[in-house]
Amino acid sequence: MNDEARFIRENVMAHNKWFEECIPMIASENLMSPLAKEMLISDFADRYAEGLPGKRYYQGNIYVDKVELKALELAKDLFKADWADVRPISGTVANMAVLFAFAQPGDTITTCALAQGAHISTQKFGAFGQRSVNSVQYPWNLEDMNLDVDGTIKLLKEVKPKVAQFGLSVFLFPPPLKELEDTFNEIGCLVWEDCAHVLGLIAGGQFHDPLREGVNIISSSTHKTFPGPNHGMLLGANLTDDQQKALEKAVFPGVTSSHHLHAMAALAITLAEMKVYAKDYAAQAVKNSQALGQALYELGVPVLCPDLGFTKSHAIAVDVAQFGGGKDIAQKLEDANIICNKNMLPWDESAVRPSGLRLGSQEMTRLGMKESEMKEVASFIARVCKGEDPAKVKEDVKAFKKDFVSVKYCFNENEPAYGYRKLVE
Ligand code: DSN
Repeated sequence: MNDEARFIRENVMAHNKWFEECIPMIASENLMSPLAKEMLISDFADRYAEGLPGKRYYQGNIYVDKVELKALELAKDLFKADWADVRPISGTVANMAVLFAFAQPGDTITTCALAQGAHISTQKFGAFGQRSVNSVQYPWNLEDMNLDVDGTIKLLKEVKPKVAQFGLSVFLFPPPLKELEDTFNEIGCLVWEDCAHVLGLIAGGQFHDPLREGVNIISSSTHKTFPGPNHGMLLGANLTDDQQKALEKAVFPGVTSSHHLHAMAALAITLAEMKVYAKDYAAQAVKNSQALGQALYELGVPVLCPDLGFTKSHAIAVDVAQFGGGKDIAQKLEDANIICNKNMLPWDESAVRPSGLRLGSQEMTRLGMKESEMKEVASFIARVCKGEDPAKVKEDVKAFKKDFVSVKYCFNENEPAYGYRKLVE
């Protein structure tokens, strides 16, 4: 090993050690299970597969095909979908595949605005804009942090989009799809939801059930509330054969070549685990975010939507303007070993100096934390917000975290969460 390689390894190991001592609260991250992580160092990582199982361009895919077919079967079963594709290598790549399949440059898609919590790929400067698709944004209700139903119906009737897109990265409450269903039918649009943030909740029967509420296509990453690898997935309901084929062609050769076979295998393992554990995990993640919201609120840290129980997902939105704003507080929390991100609130104009924080409960839930731990976490956050020295809070965070260093809601649940196990029989 030379000095450069040693430097890289040492920094990766230092990161692992640091995260072992941190409270992880980024709403878009999670911990893979030991079995899923094992797939990442298998020989699948070194191979290529192009096309669909049984119809590959490359030789050498006998076992890759078996694993991919199992992943497809598990995905369709878990999400009660008619169709699935596990080849998109990320959520944004899955979004690009939907655009390639169903939106020509110049077409208009309706979507949410960035300040409402939309994902960047849906915006002018993201994948939508770069595909030259016009995005028209739904009206929003600040009180319930959700779409304004009447305004959205009016907008859909005016714009008549080929595709109506939903889904958020600050996803506190489910979109009112049932109320919009008649309008979707009237204008004959495809309904697409980016479920990346809430996929693990949907797997466990929480939040909502998009494919039973009029959604035709779910695009998603597989590493947020769904605790799999950094990868992507598409799911479909009531799509025609031609629409399924258009999506498959858009995935390959449209937006992927090979599809990171090791990650696909890790996704397959996570799907198998979620079949067993999703219900308990998802229910606890929602209980935890609500308990965290309540505890912060009681400690004088404003959390959005107190009258609605703060959230129905894993995430809460916190207004820290009075304590210095999202940028300063997120940095101070990192200094205290609490990892989260600054976030725009709907009334903010600057994404760089927003007034909010987005906090997620899903990774803490995977580590085995419950409502009582949420009270402790809230008190660490409140201490930092109210000006206590982050270095002092950090010592308490490190002591607290010592009891939460293995992943739950998975097979082999007592193995260490930070680091990789060896692939052995
Ligand atoms: N960047 C992710 C998030 O934090 O929501 C989405 O891709």
